[in-house]
Amino acid sequence: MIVYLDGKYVDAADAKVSVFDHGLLYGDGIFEGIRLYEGNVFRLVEHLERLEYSAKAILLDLPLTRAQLIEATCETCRRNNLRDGYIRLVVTRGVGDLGLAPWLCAKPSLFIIASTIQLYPKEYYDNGLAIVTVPTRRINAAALPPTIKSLNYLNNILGKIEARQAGALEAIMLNDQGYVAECTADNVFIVHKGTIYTPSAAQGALKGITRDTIFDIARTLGLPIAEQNLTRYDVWCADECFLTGSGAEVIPVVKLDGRVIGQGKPGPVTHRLLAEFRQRVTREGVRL
Ligand code: PXG
Repeated sequence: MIVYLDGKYVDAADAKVSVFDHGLLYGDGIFEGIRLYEGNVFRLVEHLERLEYSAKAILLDLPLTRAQLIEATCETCRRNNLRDGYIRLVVTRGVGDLGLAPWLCAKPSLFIIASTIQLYPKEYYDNGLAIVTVPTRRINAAALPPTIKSLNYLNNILGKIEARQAGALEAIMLNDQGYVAECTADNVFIVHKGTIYTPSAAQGALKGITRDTIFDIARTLGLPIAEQNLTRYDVWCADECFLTGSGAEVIPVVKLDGRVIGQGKPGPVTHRLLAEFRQRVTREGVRL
């Protein structure tokens, strides 16, 4: 496997960062998880725009321009002869000393890994997931905006561990107000009486690229869609529920906290959105 690392394409065995890198010491960095479908980097420009916003928010100067990032991302895929897969683009604060001071870090480090991804097994797309609400709350936006896709994922990881302890593959995380924020690595949507609802970023959701795609699809299909504060109760009593993410795509949820959602099987709106999403993954984006 070939990895892009700070301007060079190196063998995976040589793709190493320093133990003094603040991405490792403090989680001081940002990333994107991007999908490649049949040689199409899905919504690459939107991912890079989010990366640029994340960089701005943490006062990090990206070492490459938008055009250079596109080229480096595509070239990493090409060098690995990859047509389908998962791209992890990471920018760290770089090497510094043992103090926090990011201004003492000489230069940011940027690496791109193009590989494969472990997907949810097909049965979950056919039958839906049973998930739980976990005790760990989503981090307060006043402490660290969840809109920044940072290397600080401990909050989500605690949620993921609690999901696993409860025997679930994903979990709903509430914000400190008790409203649904998102899942540990996915955005959450419900369908109620014909309208699609999802929490706003202000409630603690990442502005997911897949989430944005769902808004576009809903508008194209003429399905009403809105951002809305949601409680656990709203999800329990929804007609349908589904999660979105670059990894999960659009995956139905049929149970939350032991309550059966709707008919207990993936609903018609979820089916339509997933079908349309699968049409778009090879059409929207940047071709290698
Ligand atoms: N919320 C969080 C906290 C995430 O980490 C999403 C929502 C969905 O955003 P996108 O832009 O992907 O629609 C994410 C993204 C994986 C995996 O391996 C997870 C993500 C992305 C890619 C792969 O589970 N999370």
